[in-house]
Amino acid sequence: MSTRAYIGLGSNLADPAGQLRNALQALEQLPETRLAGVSAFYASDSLLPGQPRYTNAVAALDTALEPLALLDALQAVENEQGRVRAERWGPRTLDLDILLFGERRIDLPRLQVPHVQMHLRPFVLYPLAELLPAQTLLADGSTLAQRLAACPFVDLERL
Ligand code: A4P
Ligand code: MG
Repeated sequence: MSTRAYIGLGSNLADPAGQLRNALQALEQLPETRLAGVSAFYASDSLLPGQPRYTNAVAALDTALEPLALLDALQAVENEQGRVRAERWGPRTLDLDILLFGERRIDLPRLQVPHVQMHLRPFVLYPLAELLPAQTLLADGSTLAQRLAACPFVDLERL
C-alpha cells in the first residue's frame, strides 16, 4: 500500500534551481516510490542572516516506504548530491524535509511529522498549496488556507 507524502526541497547553492532539479531526478529513482507532482520553484531570502537566497519547492510522492526508510533515502540523496562542503555557501546546500506523510503523526527523535516549522514558512506553504486543497488540516489544527492568510506572500518570488 502506498502513502502520499509531501517533501520540502530547499537549496542555497550557487545554482539552487539546478540542485533542486537534480534532487527531483533522484526522487524519481527512489525504490517503491512514484513522483506524483512538483510545485513551481520559489526564491526567498534565507531565514538565517548572511546566507544566500534560497530556492524552494514541494514534491508529492506516492511511496510504499515506511517513514524512517523514506528519511534514510532522502538523507542519502542529500549526502550524495546535495552537500557541498564549500565554506562560502555554508554546509547545507540541499535540504529535503518530510512535510506530511499521509495523515500520520510521528514523534520520534529522528523524525517529527508533520514538519514542526512548516506552518510558519511561506516558502513551504505556497508551493504546498499548489498540490493540496486549501482546507487541508495542518499539525497546529489550522487549515492550509488559514496559514496562507497568516503568512503573506511577501518576499517570495515565484520562478
Ligand atoms: N528531522 C526531524 N524531522 C524531520 C522531517 N520531518 N524531515 C531530523 C526531515 N528531517 C527531519 O535536519 C536535521 C535533522 O532533522 C535530521 O537529521 C532529521 O533526523 P538537517 O536537514 O540535517 O539539518 P538542518 O538543515 O540544519 O535542519 P533543518 O531543520 O532542515 O533546517 P531548517 O530549519 O529548515 O533551516 N530560508 C529559506 N528562504 N528557505 C529555506 O529552505 N532553510 C533553512 C534551513 C534556513 N532558512 C531558509 C531555508
Ligand atoms: Mg532538513
